[in-house]
Amino acid sequence: MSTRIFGSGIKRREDPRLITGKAKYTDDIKLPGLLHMAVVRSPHAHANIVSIDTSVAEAMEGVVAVYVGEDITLAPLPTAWLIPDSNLKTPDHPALAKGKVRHVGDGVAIVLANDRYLAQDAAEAVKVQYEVLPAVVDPEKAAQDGAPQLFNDVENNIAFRWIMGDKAASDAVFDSADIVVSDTIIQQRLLPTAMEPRASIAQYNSATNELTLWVTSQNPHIHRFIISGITGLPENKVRVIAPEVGGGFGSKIPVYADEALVSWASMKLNRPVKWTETRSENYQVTIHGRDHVEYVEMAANKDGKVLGIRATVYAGLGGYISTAAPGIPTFLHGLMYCGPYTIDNAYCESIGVMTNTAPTDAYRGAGRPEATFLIERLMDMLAKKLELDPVEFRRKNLIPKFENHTVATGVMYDSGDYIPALDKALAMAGYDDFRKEQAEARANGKYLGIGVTTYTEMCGLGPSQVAGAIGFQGGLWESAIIRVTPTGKVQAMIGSSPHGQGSETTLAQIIGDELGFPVDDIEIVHGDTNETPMGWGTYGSRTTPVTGAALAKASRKLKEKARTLAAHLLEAAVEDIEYDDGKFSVKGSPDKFQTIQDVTLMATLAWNMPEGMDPGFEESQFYDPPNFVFPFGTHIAIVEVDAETGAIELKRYIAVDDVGPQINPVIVAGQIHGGVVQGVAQALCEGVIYDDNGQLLTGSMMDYTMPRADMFPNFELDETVTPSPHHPIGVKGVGETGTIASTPTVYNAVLDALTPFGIEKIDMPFTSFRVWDAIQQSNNNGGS
Ligand code: MCN
Repeated sequence: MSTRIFGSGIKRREDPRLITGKAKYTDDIKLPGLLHMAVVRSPHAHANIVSIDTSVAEAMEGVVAVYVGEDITLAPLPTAWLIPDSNLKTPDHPALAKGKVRHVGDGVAIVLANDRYLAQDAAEAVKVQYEVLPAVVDPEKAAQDGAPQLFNDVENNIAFRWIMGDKAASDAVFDSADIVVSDTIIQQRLLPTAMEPRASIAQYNSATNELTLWVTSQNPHIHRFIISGITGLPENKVRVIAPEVGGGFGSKIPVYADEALVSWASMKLNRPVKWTETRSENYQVTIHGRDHVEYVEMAANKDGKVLGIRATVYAGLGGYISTAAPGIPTFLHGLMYCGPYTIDNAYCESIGVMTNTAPTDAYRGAGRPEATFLIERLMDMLAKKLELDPVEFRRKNLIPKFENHTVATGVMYDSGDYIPALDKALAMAGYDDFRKEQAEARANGKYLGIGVTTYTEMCGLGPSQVAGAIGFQGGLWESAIIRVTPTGKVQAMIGSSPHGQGSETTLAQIIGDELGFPVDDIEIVHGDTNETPMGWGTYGSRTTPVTGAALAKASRKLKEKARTLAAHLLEAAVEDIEYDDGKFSVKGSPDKFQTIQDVTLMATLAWNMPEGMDPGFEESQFYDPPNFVFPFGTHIAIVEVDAETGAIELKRYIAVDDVGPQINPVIVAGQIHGGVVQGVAQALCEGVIYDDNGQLLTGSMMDYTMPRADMFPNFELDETVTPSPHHPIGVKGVGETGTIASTPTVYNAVLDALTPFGIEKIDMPFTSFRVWDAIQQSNNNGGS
């Protein structure tokens, strides 16, 4: 028997070019006659534009053109997730502001010049006179009467109000419950901070009316049809290429004004145009994540059975509604309110509110981390009130092992077996001994805490029918073409667009495993709309669940063709053909064989084919998944809080995740590491701060605290394996699990450590000052 390449932790083939600096990113592309674009950005969060004087900038040598909002003939940027039954407003989002700016960084003019620095200097020479208006940055305050209004036709700045569940039924559950706990949770804004900032280059060819756009995109095919819609060019005249993309974490899903503007300027001036954002621009105008003010409640009976969960969420959308923004605090959030628990009643009112801030959109986990956080917070609060151990309380309420189970939000989970993952994680953490250790430590003035999260999440976004029903203006299938060359080398063209996940390695492992070609002979081609079949993109941890399934199915079709051809060449019946380790042989005669390369060569030459078989060795496959996939697991954090300084040390982090079979355990571990770091960072250090005037105070890496390696212990990971019943190879997604589970895990651990002080709440992030201050304010700052 051959050793399977599926499940093997081979090294990421992407890494040599990435870590030696040889990879080519958008900004590395240089074209003859290139113009550079700089954007004149508003220093005010909310202001009327009184006048713009471009004369000085235009007169500068090397400046080719300066344009303001009124010059631009692009259609507004669209919102692509139109939440039904929510009274959704989608106010115009012009590529450059006209008459009014709505957040710091809003573009008011563009300068095109022969050199990047000159373009920037000229942008600074554009004189804009503003009439400054009062601003509002807090989503709850923005929704109140009398708050500054961003748009005349968006009353009280409320862009939508989405209701999930039945209010009367929820009231009945909460009114009759023995115990109700409630909290106000601030899900602070976060900056996605991909290592590569956004960039785009457009090259228009007036001879053919074709536009090529190189852009930092997670979904080039979506970029193509939106850019086509905005510019008016037919879709088949637009080619979008996402070269190497240095991370996105959701921030490279949307189509941004800058990308539309380089396209327009290139068409207008008939020269290639490039724009690359600075880190400050990245923080001002690239989407932010989270930004919820949540009023949350959970009800239980006195025996510890959870009866209901509900929340009112004010979700900050920013100054404009970004491409997928309305879907995040609604469907991707509320539908997960049951988590892994048997909760029979769930209700959510989510109010999308426009504020004078950068737009928000999908950031790693998108809606699901916020849901998991509030569930896990409330679970800990209820356990405390019921005087139950938080783990036993969770265990009591976990959904027993299942396949295809529908929860109260109406979502059908594909599969789950939660207890083994919980038990494994508890054993790894030594949970039973921890409380003793904690008590001893406390007696010595050391404050240890433990947080345990049991979670499930919804990823592998699809099927398309659901996308339609929930107002997503696109499909959620994927497609792939597997092509084998005469010399037996494989190219697999995919519509999705990996940008750091290692999928060039893992997707090759799927094909290698199914088809028997050596994995090094398999190339994954992605990121160019002219070279790849249609796909909806890489987000929602869907590439493996959806594209992976398309590749597995295409491989299986090719294997059957190869088997039939091999039988013909070996002069045997198809039923008698065995296939192992890349060789077809006749049962009982292992020495008589045809390799997969022999067979595919013959398919290409077509000299000797079975009757009726078409030549060539290529297959395409569209795949629309029947359901989402639902990975799950248990995460445990152990922390120590220094009561003198408020500093927190994350001492241990244990994660047992079930993502179905792991294609590549090393890559899965890497995804969990990165995800956990991002989630822990929300609990401990990250947070966007706007002042009341809408000025971004965390506008650089000097002010916005990114997590650093020295904050983390070695992660202790393990797995359980519960395949998805509807997926051809059973896999579930892993790209977001770490982020989803880790924030409440660390939050709950810190509050557990602070129990002796009677502290029940601190807003995230847990800066040393906040923790120290809470200890000072507590009734018991002696901590005994
Ligand atoms: N994988 C595996 N076995 C499984 C499941 C996944 O080996 N059972 C592997 C995959 O084949 C792939 C990786 O794990 O190499 C992640 O796969 P998947 O869960 O399908 O997620 P996607 O490829 O769709 O990536 C999107 C996901 C999301 S939504 C965000 S946000 C995120 C993330 O991936 N952004 C990232 N991880 C990131 N990693 C990097 N380096 N950069 C980002 O921007």
